[in-house]
Amino acid sequence: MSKKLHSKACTGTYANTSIRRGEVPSDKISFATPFPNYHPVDYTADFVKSGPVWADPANPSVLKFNTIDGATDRTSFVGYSVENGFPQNPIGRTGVTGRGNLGKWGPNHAADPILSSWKRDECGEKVYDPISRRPILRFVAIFRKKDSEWAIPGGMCDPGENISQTLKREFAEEALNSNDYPERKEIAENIFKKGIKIYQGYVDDPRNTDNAWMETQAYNFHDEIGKLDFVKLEAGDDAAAVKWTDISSDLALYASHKDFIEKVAKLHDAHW
Ligand code: RP5
Repeated sequence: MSKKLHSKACTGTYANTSIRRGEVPSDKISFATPFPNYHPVDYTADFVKSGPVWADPANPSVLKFNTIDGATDRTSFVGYSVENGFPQNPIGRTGVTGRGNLGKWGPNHAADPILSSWKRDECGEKVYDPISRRPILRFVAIFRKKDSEWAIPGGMCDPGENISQTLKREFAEEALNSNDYPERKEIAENIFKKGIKIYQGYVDDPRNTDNAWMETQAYNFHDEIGKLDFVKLEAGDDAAAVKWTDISSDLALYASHKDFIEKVAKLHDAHW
């Protein structure tokens, strides 16, 4: 795993807090590299400790790791070990132990739906970038309220939910505001019929800790003929805004989302 894919998870302050992560030099990220001066901060948010339904118990010894544990999937796309009873981040040190803002010990599984279509002019013709001479692709992005960052409208898998259900539910909640307009779930059902898996694995998420981290499956649903350009987007749930966003290497997105979008651009031979 390159530094690039494990960088937001081990630098600066911990997500949405003023808690400084213990220092992790780039050559000491791997747990296999000895680092006797490692001093991680132990942090689990109060809202996680208070025991909401989506969170694990404080003591991980009652959990079954690396398997499907009841309704919770504790398997990993990258594999992980359990050290002294605590699951260990498969990529390496983050400067924080505990669960931080995450509910599950070990992998916290998510799904990322990437809806794409071509940028078109008033005549319906594809728009090309003047320098790369490639057509410009767009995707539906949401603005994450808590993080103040643009992102793919992804979200956590609910216990027992399959990936296809999570992809549709999250897009409907965040990009169509289906919480207020439940009938819009039907739109997501129709959009997300045939997708291409773009990525599965670890996410460089600012909430990751040494003992809890994000993993995702990102799927691309591409609308070649622009039939979805007129779907009414409306931000809901954790999203403050939603919009079709031109894809280019200038994008700044939450967690590893820019990497996923780059894969989509390359897949369609679009401008990047
Ligand atoms: C990221 O966090 C994933 O890629 C996914 O987009 C997101 C899920 O977390 P929530 O949106 O539910 O907070 O790591």
